[in-house]
Amino acid sequence: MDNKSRNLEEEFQARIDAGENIEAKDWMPEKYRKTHIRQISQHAHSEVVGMLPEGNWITRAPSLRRKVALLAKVQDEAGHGLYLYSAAETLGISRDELMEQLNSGKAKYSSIFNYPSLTWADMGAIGWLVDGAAIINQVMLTKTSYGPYARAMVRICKEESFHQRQGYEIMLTLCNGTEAQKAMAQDALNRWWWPSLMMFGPRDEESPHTEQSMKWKIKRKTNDELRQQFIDQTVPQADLLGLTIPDKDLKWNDERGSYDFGPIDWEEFWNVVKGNGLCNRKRLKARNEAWDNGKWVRDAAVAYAEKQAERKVSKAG
Ligand code: FAQ
Repeated sequence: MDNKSRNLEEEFQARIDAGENIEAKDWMPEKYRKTHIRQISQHAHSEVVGMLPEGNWITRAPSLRRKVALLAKVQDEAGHGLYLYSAAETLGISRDELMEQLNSGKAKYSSIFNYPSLTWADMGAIGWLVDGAAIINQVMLTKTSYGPYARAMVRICKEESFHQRQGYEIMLTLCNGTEAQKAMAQDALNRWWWPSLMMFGPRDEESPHTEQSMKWKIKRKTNDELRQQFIDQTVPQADLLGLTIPDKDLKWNDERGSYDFGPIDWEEFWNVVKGNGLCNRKRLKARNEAWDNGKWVRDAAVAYAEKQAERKVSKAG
């Protein structure tokens, strides 16, 4: 590295250490830019693919009220995808490139969305657990060092907290219902608990990106810290529902002031991340079909923009 680049890097790190936000036009190390494109686009893809397990239940929601809330939630997720794709574009990658990476299977998205949504109670469990986990991760990201990402996260977090509450309220209703309804809620918790813990990513010692991302304040907390925070917050919520967390090793540890928990099946996690989960193929197929079926909308939008530009030119002339 020559002296000029070394100075730039030192100045950059000093700005981060001083708590300044980095903006799109500021100088940044290439690796900082690439890390953000990776993380923000994975996040955007997760929001968009994350619409699918819930989309599966919109037509079968048990009442109009439930249907309206679920529709609004799924629409919010599309919106989150859009803010995040826009934030990624500020780093010099196009929307088309991002979509190509998702549709071809090159890009990652959150492992959690490769699990099937089998019953209505899964809508409760997804809101309560998956959005609950997402909020813990995303509140941290409102303080991330890249300005456009941090600002997108502020709005996203507000909406996520509504999502979490609508999920918890579904669980509460089921748990106060018939025995069969409560059993359905327990079954959903059993299936979504461990995948929700996996959402936070690999253990710190197996996470290649954490150290550098902490230094650049992209991450403010490690994967394990956030996972523990989620467990400590969620166990009392399960108690309130009268449900049992499916972990026989779960136990309050007075000394640590936290819950101890059982081993996570990391083989299952990596298997899903590598594309071999229950729904990976189905999810990619759905995204590719949506892309192909949406071509006429993209073409019409481009044609309209061209027409408007032509009109402007002829008026100016
Ligand atoms: N799934 O070194 P680390 C939501 C990959 S939004 C798949 O720890 P990093 C809202 C990781 O990419 C949910 N892959 O990586 C909603 C890396 O691979 P790479 C999404 C995972 O980036 C709710 C490798 O493992 N949220 O749910 C996963 O420092 C309901 C090594 O990992 C975000 O994306 C995983 N779970 O930390 C929507 C938040 N975990 O890229 C609909 C932003 C790790 O080298 C319905 N992202 N990997 O090939 C982050 O905070 C971070 O990227 C982490 C991972 C924490 C996810």
